[in-house]
Amino acid sequence: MKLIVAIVQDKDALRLIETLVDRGFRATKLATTGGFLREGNTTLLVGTDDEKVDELLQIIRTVCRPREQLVTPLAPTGAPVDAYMPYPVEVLVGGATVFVLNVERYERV
Ligand code: 2BA
Repeated sequence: MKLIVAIVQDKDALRLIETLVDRGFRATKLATTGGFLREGNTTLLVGTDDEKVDELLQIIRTVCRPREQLVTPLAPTGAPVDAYMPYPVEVLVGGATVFVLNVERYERV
């Protein structure tokens, strides 16, 4: 059993969840915020059997698209405002950041 933690862009989240449910996966959606951009993203928790992990990763690859985003980073918390000169930077976000974790025990009670 594995727990897949997948951080995806909000734009891909709905279609990803729909596809996962259609394919028989169970998923939990969390509203999260990226530490760098400090913008909303979506984290999915998906518990599944070891042999279904590759199928799950393939679905994520198919649905989640990398996108370029032009952002003006916020000043770091606590930094003096006059010492911080914000300028836009272009970053490539996604398709998805995925962690695959071993599950010691899984129960539905
Ligand atoms: P953010 O932290 O908001 O990062 C958004 C994008 O900004 C990243 O896309 C990456 O292209 C860039 N970026 C992030 N940190 C950077 C840094 N220190 N210097 C330069 N560029 C940086 P992704 O790599 O696709 O990540 C998308 C989101 O996935 C991240 O949003 C974060 O919420 C999550 N994430 C990515 N790597 C992670 C990790 N190792 N641990 C936990 N969460 C992670």
